[in-house]
Amino acid sequence: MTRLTTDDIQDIRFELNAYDRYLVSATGRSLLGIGAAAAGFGDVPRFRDAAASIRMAVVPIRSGLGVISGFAETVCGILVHMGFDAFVTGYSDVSGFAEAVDVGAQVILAADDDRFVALCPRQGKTVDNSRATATGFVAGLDLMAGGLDGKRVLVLGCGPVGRWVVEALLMRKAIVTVVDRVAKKAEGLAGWTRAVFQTTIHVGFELGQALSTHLLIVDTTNAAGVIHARHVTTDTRVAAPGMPCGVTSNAREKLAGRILHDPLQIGVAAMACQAVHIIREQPVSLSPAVHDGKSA
Ligand code: 2YC
Repeated sequence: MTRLTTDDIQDIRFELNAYDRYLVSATGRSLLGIGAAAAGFGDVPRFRDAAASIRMAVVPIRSGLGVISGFAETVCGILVHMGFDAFVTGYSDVSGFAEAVDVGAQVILAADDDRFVALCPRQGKTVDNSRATATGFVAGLDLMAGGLDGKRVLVLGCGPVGRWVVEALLMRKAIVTVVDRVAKKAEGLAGWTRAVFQTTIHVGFELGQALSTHLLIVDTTNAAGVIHARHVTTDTRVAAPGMPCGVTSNAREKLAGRILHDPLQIGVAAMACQAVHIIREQPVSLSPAVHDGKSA
Protein backbone atom coordinates (compact mmCIF):
# COMPACT_ATOMS: atom_id res chain seq x y z
CA MET A 1 0.00 0.00 0.00
CA THR A 2 1.10 3.56 -0.67
CA ARG A 3 3.10 5.29 2.08
CA LEU A 4 0.78 7.71 3.84
CA THR A 5 1.58 11.39 4.33
CA THR A 6 0.76 13.53 7.38
CA ASP A 7 -1.77 15.33 5.16
CA ASP A 8 -3.59 12.03 4.52
CA ILE A 9 -4.09 11.31 8.22
CA GLN A 10 -3.85 14.48 10.30
CA ASP A 11 -7.62 15.06 10.71
CA ILE A 12 -8.73 11.44 11.05
CA ARG A 13 -8.64 11.13 14.84
CA PHE A 14 -10.74 14.31 15.25
CA GLU A 15 -13.44 13.23 12.77
CA LEU A 16 -14.16 9.67 13.91
CA ASN A 17 -17.67 10.36 15.22
CA ALA A 18 -18.68 11.86 11.85
CA TYR A 19 -17.04 8.92 10.07
CA ASP A 20 -19.01 6.48 12.24
CA ARG A 21 -22.23 8.26 11.28
CA TYR A 22 -21.30 7.86 7.59
CA LEU A 23 -20.42 4.17 8.05
CA VAL A 24 -23.70 3.48 9.86
CA SER A 25 -25.62 5.17 7.01
CA ALA A 26 -23.69 3.20 4.35
CA THR A 27 -23.36 -0.21 6.04
CA GLY A 28 -25.59 -0.18 9.11
CA ARG A 29 -22.51 -0.55 11.32
CA SER A 30 -19.86 1.68 12.91
CA LEU A 31 -16.09 1.28 12.61
CA LEU A 32 -16.24 -1.06 15.62
CA GLY A 33 -19.07 -3.05 14.06
CA ILE A 34 -17.24 -3.43 10.74
CA GLY A 35 -14.02 -4.41 12.53
CA ALA A 36 -15.91 -6.97 14.62
CA ALA A 37 -17.56 -8.36 11.46
CA ALA A 38 -14.12 -8.62 9.80
CA ALA A 39 -12.86 -10.61 12.80
CA GLY A 40 -15.82 -12.97 12.77
CA PHE A 41 -17.58 -11.63 15.88
CA GLY A 42 -21.30 -12.00 15.35
CA ASP A 43 -22.34 -8.98 17.33
CA VAL A 44 -20.79 -5.94 18.95
CA PRO A 45 -21.80 -6.57 22.61
CA ARG A 46 -20.09 -9.98 22.53
CA PHE A 47 -17.06 -8.28 21.01
CA ARG A 48 -17.03 -5.54 23.66
CA ASP A 49 -16.92 -8.19 26.40
CA ALA A 50 -14.04 -9.93 24.62
CA ALA A 51 -12.14 -6.67 24.09
CA ALA A 52 -12.46 -5.35 27.66
CA SER A 53 -9.15 -5.22 29.59
CA ILE A 54 -6.96 -5.78 26.51
CA ARG A 55 -4.30 -3.06 26.53
CA MET A 56 -2.85 -2.00 23.17
CA ALA A 57 0.37 -0.03 22.53
CA VAL A 58 1.34 1.83 19.36
CA VAL A 59 5.10 2.14 18.88
CA PRO A 60 6.53 4.85 16.56
CA ILE A 61 9.23 3.39 14.29
CA ARG A 62 12.06 5.59 12.98
CA SER A 63 13.68 3.06 10.61
CA GLY A 64 13.97 3.68 6.86
CA LEU A 65 12.03 6.78 5.82
CA GLY A 66 11.27 7.37 9.48
CA VAL A 67 8.25 8.45 11.47
CA ILE A 68 5.16 9.88 9.73
CA SER A 69 4.10 12.75 11.96
CA GLY A 70 0.72 11.87 13.45
CA PHE A 71 0.70 8.22 12.29
CA ALA A 72 1.05 6.55 15.72
CA GLU A 73 -1.30 9.11 17.31
CA THR A 74 -3.89 8.47 14.57
CA VAL A 75 -3.71 4.69 14.96
CA CYS A 76 -4.06 5.16 18.74
CA GLY A 77 -6.97 7.58 18.28
CA ILE A 78 -8.85 5.02 16.19
CA LEU A 79 -8.32 2.34 18.86
CA VAL A 80 -9.42 4.64 21.72
CA HIS A 81 -12.49 5.68 19.67
CA MET A 82 -13.40 1.98 19.39
CA GLY A 83 -13.19 1.65 23.18
CA PHE A 84 -9.78 0.06 23.56
CA ASP A 85 -7.27 0.82 26.34
CA ALA A 86 -4.64 2.12 23.88
CA PHE A 87 -1.63 4.45 24.13
CA VAL A 88 1.41 5.60 22.14
CA THR A 89 4.66 4.59 23.80
CA GLY A 90 6.90 7.45 25.03
CA TYR A 91 9.87 5.78 23.34
CA SER A 92 10.16 4.68 19.73
CA ASP A 93 11.70 1.55 18.17
CA VAL A 94 13.18 -1.12 20.48
CA SER A 95 12.77 1.05 23.58
CA GLY A 96 9.11 1.49 22.63
CA PHE A 97 8.58 -2.27 22.35
CA ALA A 98 10.22 -2.76 25.77
CA GLU A 99 8.01 -0.03 27.26
CA ALA A 100 4.91 -1.65 25.77
CA VAL A 101 5.74 -5.05 27.25
CA ASP A 102 6.73 -3.52 30.61
CA VAL A 103 3.29 -1.92 31.02
CA GLY A 104 1.47 -5.13 30.06
CA ALA A 105 0.33 -4.38 26.51
CA GLN A 106 -1.10 -7.56 24.98
CA VAL A 107 -1.20 -6.06 21.47
CA ILE A 108 1.63 -3.96 20.03
CA LEU A 109 1.02 -2.09 16.76
CA ALA A 110 3.94 -0.75 14.71
CA ALA A 111 4.80 0.05 11.09
CA ASP A 112 8.07 0.37 9.23
CA ASP A 113 8.34 1.17 5.51
CA ASP A 114 7.42 -2.37 4.51
CA ARG A 115 4.88 -3.70 7.00
CA PHE A 116 2.26 -2.47 9.45
CA VAL A 117 1.49 -5.17 12.01
CA ALA A 118 -0.32 -5.85 15.27
CA LEU A 119 1.82 -8.20 17.38
CA CYS A 120 0.31 -10.58 19.95
CA PRO A 121 3.56 -11.65 21.66
CA ARG A 122 1.98 -13.91 24.29
CA GLN A 123 0.26 -15.89 21.53
CA GLY A 124 3.18 -15.79 19.12
CA LYS A 125 0.89 -14.35 16.44
CA THR A 126 0.85 -11.26 14.17
CA VAL A 127 -1.95 -9.49 12.29
CA ASP A 128 -0.90 -7.88 9.01
CA ASN A 129 -2.46 -4.58 7.90
CA SER A 130 -2.80 -5.67 4.24
CA ARG A 131 -4.85 -8.74 5.10
CA ALA A 132 -6.86 -6.99 7.82
CA THR A 133 -7.61 -4.06 5.48
CA ALA A 134 -8.83 -6.51 2.85
CA THR A 135 -11.11 -8.33 5.30
CA GLY A 136 -12.39 -5.05 6.74
CA PHE A 137 -13.36 -3.56 3.38
CA VAL A 138 -14.90 -6.82 2.15
CA ALA A 139 -16.93 -7.01 5.39
CA GLY A 140 -18.08 -3.44 4.70
CA LEU A 141 -18.96 -4.22 1.07
CA ASP A 142 -20.90 -7.28 2.27
CA LEU A 143 -22.90 -5.06 4.66
CA MET A 144 -23.49 -2.43 1.94
CA ALA A 145 -24.63 -5.08 -0.57
CA GLY A 146 -26.75 -7.08 1.88
CA GLY A 147 -24.58 -10.19 1.38
CA LEU A 148 -22.14 -11.31 -1.35
CA ASP A 149 -23.11 -14.99 -1.76
CA GLY A 150 -23.52 -15.66 -5.52
CA LYS A 151 -22.91 -12.00 -6.39
CA ARG A 152 -20.40 -10.85 -9.05
CA VAL A 153 -17.61 -8.71 -7.60
CA LEU A 154 -14.82 -7.00 -9.57
CA VAL A 155 -11.40 -6.66 -7.89
CA LEU A 156 -9.02 -4.08 -9.36
CA GLY A 157 -5.35 -4.68 -8.55
CA CYS A 158 -3.69 -8.03 -7.85
CA GLY A 159 -1.11 -6.98 -5.26
CA PRO A 160 -1.07 -8.11 -1.58
CA VAL A 161 -4.34 -6.35 -0.65
CA GLY A 162 -6.02 -7.55 -3.85
CA ARG A 163 -5.03 -11.13 -3.07
CA TRP A 164 -6.50 -11.00 0.45
CA VAL A 165 -9.62 -9.28 -0.91
CA VAL A 166 -10.12 -12.23 -3.30
CA GLU A 167 -9.67 -14.66 -0.38
CA ALA A 168 -12.27 -12.79 1.72
CA LEU A 169 -14.70 -12.65 -1.24
CA LEU A 170 -14.36 -16.38 -1.97
CA MET A 171 -15.04 -17.12 1.71
CA ARG A 172 -18.30 -15.21 1.19
CA LYS A 173 -19.05 -17.26 -1.95
CA ALA A 174 -18.86 -14.25 -4.28
CA ILE A 175 -18.19 -14.68 -8.01
CA VAL A 176 -14.90 -12.88 -8.53
CA THR A 177 -13.33 -11.21 -11.55
CA VAL A 178 -9.86 -9.66 -11.21
CA VAL A 179 -8.20 -7.04 -13.41
CA ASP A 180 -4.64 -5.77 -13.23
CA ARG A 181 -2.64 -3.52 -15.57
CA VAL A 182 -0.12 -6.38 -15.63
CA ALA A 183 -2.18 -9.27 -17.05
CA LYS A 184 0.35 -11.80 -15.68
CA LYS A 185 -0.41 -10.68 -12.11
CA ALA A 186 -4.13 -11.28 -12.63
CA GLU A 187 -3.44 -14.67 -14.19
CA GLY A 188 -1.06 -15.51 -11.32
CA LEU A 189 -3.76 -14.66 -8.77
CA ALA A 190 -6.26 -16.84 -10.66
CA GLY A 191 -3.73 -19.69 -10.51
CA TRP A 192 -3.30 -19.17 -6.76
CA THR A 193 -7.04 -19.32 -6.08
CA ARG A 194 -7.36 -22.48 -8.20
CA ALA A 195 -4.51 -24.12 -6.23
CA VAL A 196 -5.47 -22.88 -2.75
CA PHE A 197 -9.27 -22.75 -2.92
CA GLN A 198 -9.92 -25.11 -5.83
CA THR A 199 -12.03 -22.21 -7.12
CA THR A 200 -11.92 -20.50 -10.50
CA ILE A 201 -12.00 -16.74 -10.64
CA HIS A 202 -12.37 -14.79 -13.86
CA VAL A 203 -9.59 -12.65 -15.29
CA GLY A 204 -10.75 -9.46 -17.00
CA PHE A 205 -8.52 -7.95 -19.66
CA GLU A 206 -10.38 -4.76 -20.51
CA LEU A 207 -10.80 -2.38 -17.51
CA GLY A 208 -13.61 -0.25 -18.98
CA GLN A 209 -15.65 -3.27 -19.99
CA ALA A 210 -15.12 -4.92 -16.58
CA LEU A 211 -16.16 -1.74 -14.76
CA SER A 212 -19.26 -1.31 -16.90
CA THR A 213 -20.45 -4.86 -16.21
CA HIS A 214 -20.06 -4.95 -12.40
CA LEU A 215 -22.12 -3.30 -9.69
CA LEU A 216 -19.81 -4.40 -6.82
CA ILE A 217 -16.21 -3.20 -7.13
CA VAL A 218 -13.17 -3.34 -4.82
CA ASP A 219 -10.38 -0.99 -5.93
CA THR A 220 -7.06 -2.06 -4.40
CA THR A 221 -4.89 -0.25 -6.95
CA ASN A 222 -2.68 2.61 -5.81
CA ALA A 223 -3.77 4.65 -8.83
CA ALA A 224 -6.08 7.66 -8.83
CA GLY A 225 -8.85 8.16 -11.37
CA VAL A 226 -9.60 4.51 -12.19
CA ILE A 227 -13.37 4.53 -11.62
CA HIS A 228 -15.20 7.33 -13.45
CA ALA A 229 -18.80 8.58 -13.23
CA ARG A 230 -19.62 6.77 -16.52
CA HIS A 231 -18.84 3.46 -14.78
CA VAL A 232 -21.21 4.12 -11.86
CA THR A 233 -24.97 3.49 -11.64
CA THR A 234 -27.43 3.98 -8.75
CA ASP A 235 -26.86 0.30 -7.84
CA THR A 236 -23.04 0.43 -7.87
CA ARG A 237 -21.19 -0.06 -4.59
CA VAL A 238 -17.44 0.49 -4.24
CA ALA A 239 -14.89 -0.42 -1.56
CA ALA A 240 -11.63 1.50 -2.08
CA PRO A 241 -9.00 0.91 0.65
CA GLY A 242 -5.93 3.13 0.88
CA MET A 243 -4.51 6.15 -0.88
CA PRO A 244 -4.94 7.60 -3.38
CA CYS A 245 -8.67 6.95 -3.86
CA GLY A 246 -9.21 5.29 -7.26
CA VAL A 247 -12.69 6.83 -7.60
CA THR A 248 -12.88 10.26 -9.28
CA SER A 249 -14.72 13.05 -7.44
CA ASN A 250 -17.58 12.96 -10.00
CA ALA A 251 -17.94 9.20 -9.50
CA ARG A 252 -17.87 9.67 -5.71
CA GLU A 253 -20.65 12.25 -6.00
CA LYS A 254 -22.75 9.82 -8.04
CA LEU A 255 -22.03 6.98 -5.58
CA ALA A 256 -23.19 9.22 -2.69
CA GLY A 257 -23.40 6.89 0.35
CA ARG A 258 -22.43 3.74 -1.54
CA ILE A 259 -18.65 3.97 -1.27
CA LEU A 260 -16.19 2.92 1.46
CA HIS A 261 -12.84 4.66 1.26
CA ASP A 262 -10.31 5.63 3.92
CA PRO A 263 -6.53 5.72 4.31
CA LEU A 264 -6.29 3.83 7.63
CA GLN A 265 -9.45 3.56 9.73
CA ILE A 266 -11.15 0.34 8.59
CA GLY A 267 -7.78 -1.46 8.32
CA VAL A 268 -6.81 -0.52 11.89
CA ALA A 269 -10.27 -1.47 13.17
CA ALA A 270 -9.99 -4.90 11.54
CA MET A 271 -6.43 -5.38 12.85
CA ALA A 272 -7.51 -4.61 16.43
CA CYS A 273 -10.55 -6.89 16.28
CA GLN A 274 -8.53 -9.75 14.77
CA ALA A 275 -5.95 -9.32 17.54
CA VAL A 276 -8.74 -9.57 20.14
CA HIS A 277 -9.95 -12.73 18.45
CA ILE A 278 -6.43 -14.23 18.65
CA ILE A 279 -6.10 -13.35 22.35
CA ARG A 280 -9.52 -14.66 23.30
CA GLU A 281 -9.09 -17.86 21.27
CA GLN A 282 -5.59 -18.58 22.62
CA PRO A 283 -4.88 -16.72 25.87
CA VAL A 284 -1.17 -17.67 25.90
CA SER A 285 1.19 -19.52 23.60
CA LEU A 286 1.59 -23.14 24.74
CA SER A 287 4.56 -23.96 22.52
CA PRO A 288 7.93 -23.07 24.18
CA ALA A 289 9.78 -20.16 22.62
CA VAL A 290 12.26 -21.58 20.15
CA HIS A 291 15.67 -19.95 19.60
CA ASP A 292 18.16 -21.18 17.00
CA GLY A 293 16.09 -24.31 16.47
CA LYS A 294 16.36 -25.44 20.10
CA SER A 295 13.65 -25.16 22.75
CA ALA A 296 14.42 -22.34 25.14
O1 2YC B 1 5.39 6.74 12.12
C1 2YC B 1 5.87 5.60 11.95
O2 2YC B 1 6.04 4.77 12.89
C2 2YC B 1 6.27 5.19 10.56
N1 2YC B 1 7.39 4.23 10.60
C3 2YC B 1 5.03 4.59 9.88
C4 2YC B 1 5.31 4.20 8.43
C5 2YC B 1 4.04 3.63 7.79
C6 2YC B 1 4.32 3.29 6.33
N2 2YC B 1 3.18 2.62 5.75
C7 2YC B 1 2.12 3.31 5.28
O3 2YC B 1 2.07 4.52 5.24
C8 2YC B 1 0.97 2.47 4.80
C9 2YC B 1 0.02 2.17 5.93
C10 2YC B 1 -1.37 2.58 5.62
C11 2YC B 1 -0.02 0.69 6.02
C12 2YC B 1 0.80 0.23 4.94
N3 2YC B 1 1.36 1.22 4.33
